[in-house]
Amino acid sequence: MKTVIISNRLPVKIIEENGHYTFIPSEGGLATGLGDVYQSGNSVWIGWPGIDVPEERQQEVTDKLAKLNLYPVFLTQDEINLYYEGFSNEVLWPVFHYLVTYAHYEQSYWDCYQSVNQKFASAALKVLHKKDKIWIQDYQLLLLPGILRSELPQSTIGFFQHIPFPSYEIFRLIPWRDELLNGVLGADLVGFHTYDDVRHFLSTATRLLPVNSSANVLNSNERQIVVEAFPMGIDFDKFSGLTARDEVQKEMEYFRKGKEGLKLILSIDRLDYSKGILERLKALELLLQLHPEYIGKIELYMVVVPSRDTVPQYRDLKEQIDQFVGNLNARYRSINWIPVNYFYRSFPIEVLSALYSAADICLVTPMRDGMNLVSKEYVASRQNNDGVLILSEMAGASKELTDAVIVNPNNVGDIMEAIVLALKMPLEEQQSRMKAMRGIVEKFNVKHWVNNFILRLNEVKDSQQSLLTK
Ligand code: GDG
Repeated sequence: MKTVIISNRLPVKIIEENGHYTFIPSEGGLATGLGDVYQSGNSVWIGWPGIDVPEERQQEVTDKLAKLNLYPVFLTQDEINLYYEGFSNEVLWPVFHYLVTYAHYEQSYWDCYQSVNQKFASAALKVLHKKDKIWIQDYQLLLLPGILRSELPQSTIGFFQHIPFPSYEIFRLIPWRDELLNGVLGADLVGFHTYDDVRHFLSTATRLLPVNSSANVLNSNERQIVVEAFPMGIDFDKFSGLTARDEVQKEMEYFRKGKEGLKLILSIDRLDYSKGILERLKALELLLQLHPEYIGKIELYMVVVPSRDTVPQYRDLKEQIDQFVGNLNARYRSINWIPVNYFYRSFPIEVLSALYSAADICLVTPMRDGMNLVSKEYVASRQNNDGVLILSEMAGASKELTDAVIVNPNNVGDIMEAIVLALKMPLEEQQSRMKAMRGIVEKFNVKHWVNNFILRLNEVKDSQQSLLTK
């Protein structure tokens, strides 16, 4: 019996040189956590390799990926446009993050979402045996549990959603709401980051479909579906250990050079309207207006990682950020000081680690976030237990990191006050808060998350089978 992981993207970095493809296993959190699972025995990870591969070269790519226990689903450019950028990122992403006016309910997006989920199912059925354990990841594949259930009724299927699940009033706006829910209900175990997501899912399912719930179990057509919270963790040892590495120390000295006495504030996100980047900048502006004593004393390092920049709302957001930073810097900068060091790019993990280590404050203020791993990575990187995390109450992480300074991300004044509090926080208080958070991030790490989900999936299946034999 093997375990089959299925996600939209395969965990690989692709290098294309002179027409040759090289695939390097990704070091992302999910890939690290699931490494032991898909790389063991004849287990496999199924997903899109991340590039448009011409038909005549698909066999070559399949063979190369097989060496890494990966199995590709090839998508055309049209499918990427309609299923991924269209339905996933212009319907599900905004609605699930409560930004309903950003959603485009295009029939062509929905048609393609269905056919691509079907395509993933066909790929999976080529490698699946009826006794295998299947773990499907995230909102791009909501229909897949249902399709696989109808093909392999006895299979063991887990589904985990990495982004929030909205309340019933929001979810029911989607024209294809019943089909999406029915898709997810093909799973035996459905997981979310927080108990609030679980509650929303249970109430949405019972209001829209002929299913009833008792506690966290949904009963539908003689099948039971267990819905539970599994807060995802990070690779604590990796982030904690990185800070001692020579190259990280060098990078850190480089950041700190000439900035003695300055307090550094860090912000790291993908470019996304759910991350509250503009509100964060407004809070900094307010701080410089109301507390001019901090002019020349603090600097914001703001990393915005390019993402989905073909979608109009993301392009608009990028322009707004560019303008805001430009104005703020022009208004407040001096010859040798600038309030915002803005980077629109990604960095190697060593630079990220140096930034986490160098920052006195980490400002994480999403409008909505399933979990938010940046907040946990900052905590793991604080070897000396100093530093202050300012965290949005709308991030799943705020349910665990209760020793952070918690803010409402819509309240710019609240964020500003949190920054002032953090700037003034005595070292002892920083250390007691950080120590408590490090304990949590270390214990509930990504391996714990993976083991917990798989253990629970086994339990759920076993109890279903014992019910059938009674
Ligand atoms: C989704 C959900 C949920 C960022 N900049 C660089 C870089 N990163 C890495 C971070 C972190 C990851 O990207 C971002 O993870 P988040 O959790 O913060 O956000 P999403 O990408 O939106 O993830 C989220 C997550 O899924 C997991 O379930 O927490 O709520 O939206 O790991 O370190 N990595 C490198 N260079 C960068 O410049 N190497």
